[in-house]
Amino acid sequence: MQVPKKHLPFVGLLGLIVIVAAGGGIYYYQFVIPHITVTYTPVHRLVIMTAIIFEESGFHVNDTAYLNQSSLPPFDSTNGANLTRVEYQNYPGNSDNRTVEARVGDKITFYIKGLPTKDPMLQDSTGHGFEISGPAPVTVNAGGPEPCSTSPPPCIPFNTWYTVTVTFNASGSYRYFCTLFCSPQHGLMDGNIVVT
Ligand SMILES: [Cu+2]
Repeated sequence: MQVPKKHLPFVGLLGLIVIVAAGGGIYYYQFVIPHITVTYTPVHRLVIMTAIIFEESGFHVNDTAYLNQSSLPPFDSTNGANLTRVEYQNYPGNSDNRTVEARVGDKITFYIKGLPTKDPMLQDSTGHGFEISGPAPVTVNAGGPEPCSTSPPPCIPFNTWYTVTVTFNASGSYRYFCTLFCSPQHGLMDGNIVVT
């Protein structure tokens, strides 16, 4: 003869909690999320950085700013961007001085100065290259080319500035990196761009 199984009252209670949670979840997705209208006006960011071989620190972001005007700052490859009389506002960049943050729709103008290595024994090129890879292609708006220099001559020769302006069309984790074999640890010369 079989004894009818009994369960403890808390099992029923647990079931109730699951039902309420599921129902709440459905309500949340069906009603709560569409009620929130996300309005984000894309911004134009300026990211000013240096590029030296990885052994001597690799890419290093020195300044980050919002460009508050529609035209780009004057630029030449000897002096870089001229921000005199340009409307911009600095903002703190990522504390690792390598990761760049942005939001979908933002433009980023990169200004990158190629620096020669301090130890000539480590130097395998006459400059650096630049490329961005990620979950979606970026739109190149100005400057470049991007990607550049998969073989010599470098697009960022030592002691000169390179610039490119790109738009990020999709969120995700991007990577920027040097495309020229510049030192034994060239493969590590990169940084992240986090687009949310
Ligand atoms: Cu390199």
